[in-house]
Amino acid sequence: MKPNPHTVKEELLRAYPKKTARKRAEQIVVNERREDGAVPQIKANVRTTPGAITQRGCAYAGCKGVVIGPTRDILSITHGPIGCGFYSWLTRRNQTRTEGPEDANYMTYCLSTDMQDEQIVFGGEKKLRAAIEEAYRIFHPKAIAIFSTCPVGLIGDDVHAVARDMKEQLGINVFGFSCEGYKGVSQSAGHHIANNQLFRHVVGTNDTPRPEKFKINMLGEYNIGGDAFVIEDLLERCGITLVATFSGNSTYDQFANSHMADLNAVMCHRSINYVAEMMEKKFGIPWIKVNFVGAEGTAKSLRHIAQYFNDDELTARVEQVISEEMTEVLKTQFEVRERCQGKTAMLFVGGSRAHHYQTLFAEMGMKTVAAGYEFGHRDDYEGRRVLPTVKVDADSRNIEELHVDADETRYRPRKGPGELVQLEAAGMELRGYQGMMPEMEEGALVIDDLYQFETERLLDIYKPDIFCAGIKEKYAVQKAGIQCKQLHNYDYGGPYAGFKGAINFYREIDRMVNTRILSYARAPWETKEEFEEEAIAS
Ligand code: CFM
Repeated sequence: MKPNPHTVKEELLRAYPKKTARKRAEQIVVNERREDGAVPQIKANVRTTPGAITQRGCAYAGCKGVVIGPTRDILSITHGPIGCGFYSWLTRRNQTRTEGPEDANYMTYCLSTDMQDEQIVFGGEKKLRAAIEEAYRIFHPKAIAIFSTCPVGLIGDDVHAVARDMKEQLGINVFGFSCEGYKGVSQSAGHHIANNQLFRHVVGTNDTPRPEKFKINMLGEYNIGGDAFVIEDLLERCGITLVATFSGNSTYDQFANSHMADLNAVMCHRSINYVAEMMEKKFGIPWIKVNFVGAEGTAKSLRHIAQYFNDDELTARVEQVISEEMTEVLKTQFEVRERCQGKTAMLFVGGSRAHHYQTLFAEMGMKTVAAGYEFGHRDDYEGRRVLPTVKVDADSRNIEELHVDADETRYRPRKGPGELVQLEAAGMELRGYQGMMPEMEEGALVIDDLYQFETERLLDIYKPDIFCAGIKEKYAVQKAGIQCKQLHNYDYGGPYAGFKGAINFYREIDRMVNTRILSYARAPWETKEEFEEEAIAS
């Protein structure tokens, strides 16, 4: 029988003290549209209740790990004790491919200032300077980025002053990030901090014009499991030039020159919408939301890009590529649907994938019964239309908001006001994101910042065929006898983007939800007698 989501919500809340229950009640929402079609309001981007086991990470992870980390030739130095650097080393499966063997690729290195007691007591700037000098001597990079861990903020090291000095001394770009782990309520703060510094120190520093006709940037695509490679190939076949990707498979020079593009296509709205907004204000580049997860989303995104450039030849090429790819996609969809139709999924991950991957499941005939973000904001759930009503609390106010004006010489609106109106009239949404909830089923549960206790109750009540989360949740889910797909790093699988990725995903999920392996595995306490006998015998 289908669980009643309202009863489930009540049951989850019943376990909490009054104050916690009140707060959680606003973060656990049944997706029921109002008469005017609007989705319910959800509370998001607020502190996790102390004591609860959250899925969230920290600002350092969002800045160093997520946004800057995938760029292969910016040399990253973690200023802090060694642990933060070591545990953020190559764990995200953001792949990269140099043009030739002689090109710089620093992604396999793990550089840290390895702060000790002495630096915590007397300050770490001297050691940071020495680390930058040493790194420069060894690698001669184009740019060095310094990432602050928690103690840096606590003892007051000025990484920005050090960066300024070293920039002058070495003659390369050196910039720092005040992305101490405790900033904000989740890694989302780190995204914003990364966006600000990228924009301030790198974007727009190389004015070399680009001769190509259809030039875009991909924003918020991080090449997990090779996703960006698939998208790069698609764009190339369509005749669309990719100036820069923020930041999967990217280079420093791409960012520096990215203001030469004529459109920003935003994949992950949460992590990079700030750069999109700032580039439009400063340089006049419009942005649209795209989604290259799912065959339908991929086709739609390519069509929107073509529509933006309004060129018959481009449109024809895009249609050609879509039709070439769709034959195999539809064949596989048909095959897996037979076995997957009606099966259920839950997705609790990040700030965009809990939305994007629902479309892949839908293409397989599967239903998403519950979903939520770890650190999404209200706009990621309800759409950007709610932005003017979002309350800015103390935690968000602590994150710098850059003031950006149109560049005096380089601001160039890519489309006239008439053209923009025309595009919107033709169904294209400029600088818009509808969010996750309007695309979810009526009656689905939406839970922000899912707590571990709730995970276990949901598994028990719904017994979904598959639960999508990350490495921290994975084994608890599997121990409950339920399949877990990691949607952060793809469990060593992927790519899942584009048409080829969709086929990979269909096959992988089909295999997982139709295997009987977990039904053969029994926990010792389920077979009490055998277990006791064995214990006595040993
Ligand atoms: Fe954007 Fe991401 Fe995500 Fe994200 Fe992430 Fe990630 Fe993610 Mo893990 S940038 S919000 S901070 S799509 S690392 S590639 S999978 S939580 S849903």
